[in-house]
Amino acid sequence: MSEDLVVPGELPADHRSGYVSLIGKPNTGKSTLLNALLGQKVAIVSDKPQTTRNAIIGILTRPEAQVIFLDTPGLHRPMHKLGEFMVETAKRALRDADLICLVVDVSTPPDAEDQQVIESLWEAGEKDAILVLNKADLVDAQTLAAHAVQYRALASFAEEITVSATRQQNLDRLLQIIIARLPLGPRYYPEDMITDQYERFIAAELVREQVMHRLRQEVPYGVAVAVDRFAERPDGLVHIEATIYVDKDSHKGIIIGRGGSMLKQIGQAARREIEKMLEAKVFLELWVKARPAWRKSEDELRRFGYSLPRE
Ligand SMILES: Nc1nc2c(ncn2[C@@H]2O[C@H](COP(=O)(O)OP(=O)(O)OP(=O)(O)O)[C@@H](O)[C@H]2O)c(=O)[nH]1
Ligand SMILES: [Mg+2]
Repeated sequence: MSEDLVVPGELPADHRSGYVSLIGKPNTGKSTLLNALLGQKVAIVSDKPQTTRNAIIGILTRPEAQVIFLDTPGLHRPMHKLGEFMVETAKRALRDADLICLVVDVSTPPDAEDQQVIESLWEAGEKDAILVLNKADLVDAQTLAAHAVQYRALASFAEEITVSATRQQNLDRLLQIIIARLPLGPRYYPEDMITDQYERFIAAELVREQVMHRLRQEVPYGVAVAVDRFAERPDGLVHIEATIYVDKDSHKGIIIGRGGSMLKQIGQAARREIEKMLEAKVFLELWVKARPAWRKSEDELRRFGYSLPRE
């Protein structure tokens, strides 16, 4: 831990810190919420379930507290080894958390998937959980109240709060509630550190995000992106080469599109996002390759960084 990076005298005696895991079924807005809380994009977002694949750390440092958020893949019934990795990643984040934020989509009533998430909560043992009723902007007050009753009945929550991650409503209040429930503790990370992810990884994710946005059905789920080259030139331009891997040969053409038009769109949009993150001009070159059935192979998953540290 990096406690020694902080001058002890700077922190108030009641300084709090800890790990807060954002947990929920796919697509409830966990990553949107993380980005909104941090005021910076560290996790990719899409309207399709199962967007997040790794645990993403987001660090929020305030004078009185340091909150280390863990955005996690949505809990679901895995269909292949990649899904198993995702679910295990979320379960470990549950286990390692000081506090849990169960993020639900309050615009719809709870379903079997939410129930499954609650079961995972129980498996993680006795932990404080805050019920975060997200997407409040999508429903009228009456429907919201009716759904809230049903979510509340799923488990016994330490606190409950209604928010809108996209409209940034009630997030300060959520943060207050979180901080009040964290244990006393030091800063674990330097105050200017927002995430522990490498820029190289985020760049790969930003390419995958555009694939998620632009392609339908099973194609985006079989996509993994690897950055092969990430080099800053003396004039400040960042040259990035990345490969988009698909898990069926027939998906290659779909990603490339007619006359290369789809790949061009993906590249342009991803480049803009990467430029925002790096605050630098970027030259992005994309390649497309097939790695049939990679989601089912332990070795292939490891190659793409989808492997858990040994315990
Ligand atoms: N209207 C509305 N939409 C939201 C809100 N929060 C998230 N969304 C949308 O919900 C969709 C899913 O958001 P994500 O943040 O990717 O959800 P997630 O829980 O991280 O999803 P997984 O990573 O797949 O588990 C996106 O289209 C978001 O724009 C909200 O407060 N209001
Ligand atoms: Mg997510």
